[in-house]
Amino acid sequence: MEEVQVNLEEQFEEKVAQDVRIEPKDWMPEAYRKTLIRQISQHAHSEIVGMLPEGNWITRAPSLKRKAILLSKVQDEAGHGLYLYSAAETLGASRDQMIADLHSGKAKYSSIFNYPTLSWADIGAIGWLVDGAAIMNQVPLCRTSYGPYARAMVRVCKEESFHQRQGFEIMMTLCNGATEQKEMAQEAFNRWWWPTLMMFGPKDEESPNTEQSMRWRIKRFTNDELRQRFVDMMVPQAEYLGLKVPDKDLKWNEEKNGYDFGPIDWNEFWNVVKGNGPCNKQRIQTRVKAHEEGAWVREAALAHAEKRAARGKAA
Ligand code: BYC
Repeated sequence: MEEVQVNLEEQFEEKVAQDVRIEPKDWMPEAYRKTLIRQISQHAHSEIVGMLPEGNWITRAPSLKRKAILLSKVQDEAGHGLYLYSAAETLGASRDQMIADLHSGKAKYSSIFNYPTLSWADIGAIGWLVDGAAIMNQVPLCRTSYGPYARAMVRVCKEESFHQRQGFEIMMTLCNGATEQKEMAQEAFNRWWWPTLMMFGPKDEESPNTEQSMRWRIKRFTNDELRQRFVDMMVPQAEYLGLKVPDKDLKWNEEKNGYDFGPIDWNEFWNVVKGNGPCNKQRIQTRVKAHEEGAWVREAALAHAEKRAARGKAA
């Protein structure tokens, strides 16, 4: 029995080492399954909660065109959440349990969505910065070792790159507009820059999951590696927009061929992750309310499916 287990484990390790995807029915270590359920369900929750700060601006978007674009972006996020919940289900997680864990505060979701959207420029800043960070983090996940997660990421990344362009375009319009519009863009940038850097997770020395997840090729880069790439990508974009990065320590480092940047406020990060950010309570309350109000839709869909199945049997 023990020998069989060793063989299975060896085969699994070999597949991972050779970049052969692990599929739902393949044998996998329990800890690998657990890590994936944790990461994929948190990712799904982030997409769904991420709809809220932006959804808040659908009725206030400055034109019909902007409204239509924002509406479809928010719908895309719902789609991402659904692919990801489905990917987690292939590992044996139950959708009801995942949702219950989100609503009870047991499950985490990205810290970034606990900040408020105070002006229209925030919608530009989120698209540009938050979706930019999402792409930086998620493009490598298209090569993650678990098949259904990797495949879901391909479409998600295509849509995210459209989202980022729409954010950049809003920022561009504001930065080329009146003085007040440019000030709005800078003010939103000042508020979103640091929380966006936190999205990549704690620094590597304080990230308990990175080492193992890198070994299993769930993660392909560490939190700090991706954060550095993000800073290096965004600084020239900010310069192009004529915006000032709100970091007095930001400086090009010739030797490392990247930017040095100032210290991140990790107390703020952990405080938000633990549920004490500016909007945590409001976000969960809104989700719970939407879920309760949607009960009749779930019941009706279930009754419809049962009716169809019964009709199919009778035929
Ligand atoms: N916020 O050991 P670590 C989006 C937690 S969706 C909250 O480094 P890991 C978008 C972490 O879970 C954005 N919690 O963990 C959507 C862990 O706690 P547990 C979401 C965070 O998993 C709509 C603990 O801290 N993206 O962009 O190796 C519209 C220690 O961390 C955060 C994903 O979910 C955080 N920022 O690495 C627009 C991508 N960071 O579980 C945009 C997939 C860390 O041990 N996920 N924690 O209790 C990942 O790539 C990885 O899970 C992370 C963290 C890099 C996020």
